[in-house]
Amino acid sequence: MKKLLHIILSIGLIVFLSSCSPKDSYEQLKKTNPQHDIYYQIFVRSFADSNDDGIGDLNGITENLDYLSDLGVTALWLLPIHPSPSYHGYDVMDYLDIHPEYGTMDDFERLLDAANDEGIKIVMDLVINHTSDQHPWYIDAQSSTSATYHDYYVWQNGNAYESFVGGMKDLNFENQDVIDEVESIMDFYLEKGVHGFRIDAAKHLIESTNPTFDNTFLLLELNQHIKENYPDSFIVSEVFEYFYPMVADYFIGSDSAFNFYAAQQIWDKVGKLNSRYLFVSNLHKVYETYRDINPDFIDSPFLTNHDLDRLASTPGFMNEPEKLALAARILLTLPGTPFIYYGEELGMKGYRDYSQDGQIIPGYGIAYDEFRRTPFLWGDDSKNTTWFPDLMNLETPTSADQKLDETSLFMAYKEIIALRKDNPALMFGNDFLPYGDNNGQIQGYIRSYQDENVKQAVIVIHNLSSDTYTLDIDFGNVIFGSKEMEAFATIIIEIDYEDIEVYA
Ligand SMILES: [Ca+2]
Ligand SMILES: [Ca+2]
Repeated sequence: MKKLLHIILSIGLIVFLSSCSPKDSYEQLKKTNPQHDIYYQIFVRSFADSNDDGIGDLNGITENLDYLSDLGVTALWLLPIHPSPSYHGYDVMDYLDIHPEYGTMDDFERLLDAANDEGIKIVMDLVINHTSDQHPWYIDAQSSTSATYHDYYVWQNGNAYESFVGGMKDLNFENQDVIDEVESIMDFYLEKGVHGFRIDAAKHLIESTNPTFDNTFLLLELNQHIKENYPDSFIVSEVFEYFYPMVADYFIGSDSAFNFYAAQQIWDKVGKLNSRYLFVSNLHKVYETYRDINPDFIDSPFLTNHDLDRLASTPGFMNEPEKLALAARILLTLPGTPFIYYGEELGMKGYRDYSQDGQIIPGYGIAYDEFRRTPFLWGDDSKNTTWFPDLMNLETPTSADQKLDETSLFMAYKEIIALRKDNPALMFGNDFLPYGDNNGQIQGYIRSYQDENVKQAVIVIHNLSSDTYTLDIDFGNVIFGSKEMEAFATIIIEIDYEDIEVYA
């Protein structure tokens, strides 16, 4: 009888332990870590066209959420969707309306609902450093120094200040009315179900002698405002800055900030293979700097974005499919909320030629950053956008092609995204320790996660070389890759949480 009881208890214990296995816990852990997501950055104009006018639109995203679910992303960052005189939308004419080429507010609400049904959140671009010179506030403001909205803008010698040239007029955040306007815009969209905001041009917000201090405390004020009613909401700041100590201060007011330094490290160490032995220790330094400012920092790593050349057009990555896949595996195994720029999962090409002051494109006009923002390659004329004639991706395999090819970059992205979601150390962990046996060829790091119910540790090791490498280890459980590492391969090994210090 005693033996039977022992067996029953043992089975019970096994069932209990397996029910707590890290791999089963994604949905549960997601609830306790609501800000941890895998983002996909969409330029709406280029993503998917629903009504055959050649311009991407909100319904195009709604109709193609299955593509994003299949890829495995859990959140979207939409570039500006408001009325604007420019093709890119970073000069807003009305924050409370939708660009007519992109659809209507009803379309946006339908997208939010449909995305919510798929478990996909939406973060909006909040462009508040400046408005368009066609915004009604500015039209009034410039009419007279005594106009109602005159103090909404920053004036220098009678002219409205522009951080960025081209009719983008800087808002005046010394004026509490402007802060109140921004807070009501944020409330408007949070009420509709938006998860949060990407703060455009965060380091330009306030013109002062100590802008970093002033900007981060402005962001803190905005963030505290939205957290009152939406405690899980998310603010990620764009501090376009490779000098990471300056970015670190923004973790006071923001939940997250883009890691331009880490992107640069990937271009340099993985692309150009420069000083590879420093790769992981450099990343570790950034995370420790951020941790000092805010122990709960959430990093936002990325490989490229709409302001940068695409990775497949970056030196060291051109015609190097193994390196593009390695960069994806690095991005998706770093702490925080990785951001994937649309089309990177296909290896789309695109770069701005700075040797020319704009290029004349027949049938379009003069183009600058458009080359980095070209139509997504569906391989399906019913979805493809055609607003810009893209000559750089005539040979790039489309998403339709790549879904059928097990060796495609799309499949590599899909595989590592799924692995991240299956492993709390990768998806939710914030710890990052250099692997103890790093050298000039292999660079690894230990990622871990612990709460009351779950703990997990993994070692991620990348071969930053075109030579094979045999990893001489006899510990842990290989959950990805192989100890016989091919050129630019990755191996991920699960270890006992208690052994982290042994391998650090
Ligand atoms: Ca359209
Ligand atoms: Ca400003």
